[in-house]
Amino acid sequence: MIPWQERPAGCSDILWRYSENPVISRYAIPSSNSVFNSAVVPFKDGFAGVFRCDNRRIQMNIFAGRSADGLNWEIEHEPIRFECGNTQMIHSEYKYDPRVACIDGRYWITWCNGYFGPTIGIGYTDDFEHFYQCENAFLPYNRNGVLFPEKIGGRYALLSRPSDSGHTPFGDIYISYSPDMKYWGEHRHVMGPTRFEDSAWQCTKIGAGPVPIKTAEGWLLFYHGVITSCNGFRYSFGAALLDLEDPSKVIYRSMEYLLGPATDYEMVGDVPNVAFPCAALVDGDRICIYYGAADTCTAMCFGYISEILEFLKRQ
Ligand code: BMA
Repeated sequence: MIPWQERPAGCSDILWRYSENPVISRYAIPSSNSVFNSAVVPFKDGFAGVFRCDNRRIQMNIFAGRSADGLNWEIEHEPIRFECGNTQMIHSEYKYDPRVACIDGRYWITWCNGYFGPTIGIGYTDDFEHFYQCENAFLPYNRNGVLFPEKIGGRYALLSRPSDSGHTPFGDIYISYSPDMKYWGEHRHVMGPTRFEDSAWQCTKIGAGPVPIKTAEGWLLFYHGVITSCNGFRYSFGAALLDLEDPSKVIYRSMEYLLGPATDYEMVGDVPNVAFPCAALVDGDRICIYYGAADTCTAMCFGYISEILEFLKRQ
């Protein structure tokens, strides 16, 4: 059973928020300044996750956690200690914004890895106790690496967002393929920011969010979109449907956002006006999305996949 609440009476939004948000508070572990932009997956009888916790020096790292119900989380007090994966041990100055994809029974973690600038780190675990770090997927600079949950045409597939070394004022989503999780190529453009006059919430940059969800009609991808306002970046999120066999082909894409910063915990925090989704749990037609709120805490929202697909078709 994934976390779930019915749509509140009188609400007509496609996605509605968990009434007890934030589901994970900024001080969830003794060392944390903030716990946000984090990923969860079904694991054994419950759930496991990889959490972005910034400590009180504001050092960014990723921590493992477990939960029976997806709501009450026990997060380790020490960051994940990786052993060698498919290469020698890789230098890592910081780690943030993890995603977790279960592929053929193994849990693959991608994150933004500090390697002379941000790039895509990759690791895996089978038990959420032992973790192995693999080659970075790319040269710096890149962020928002998100794996597909199965091989496509016999190869692993990874979305990413080439960037710069700072707070990147641009950004398109690309897809790359690998036979072995080590060498990545056949890079193809998936989608870029929109024109300001068409859909301004996503006109500065976009980036993949949770691991794409397979539906009969295509891969359902939630992604964040950014507008540059006089107060800086504002992060909302929408969705797109990608072709099952060739996910570089976009079938539908949201012009309206699905969720934009509107509550206190999304609008007030270390970085105001941020809703940044990194994981989704699915149970039939029901979906529960975990998103970072204001770079401070972790929130959840709910929806029906069928309604999201209908929404995309209307766009
Ligand atoms: C991005 C990343 C995210 C963060 C977002 C909003 O560049 O650093 O971790 O949530 O900015 O500050």
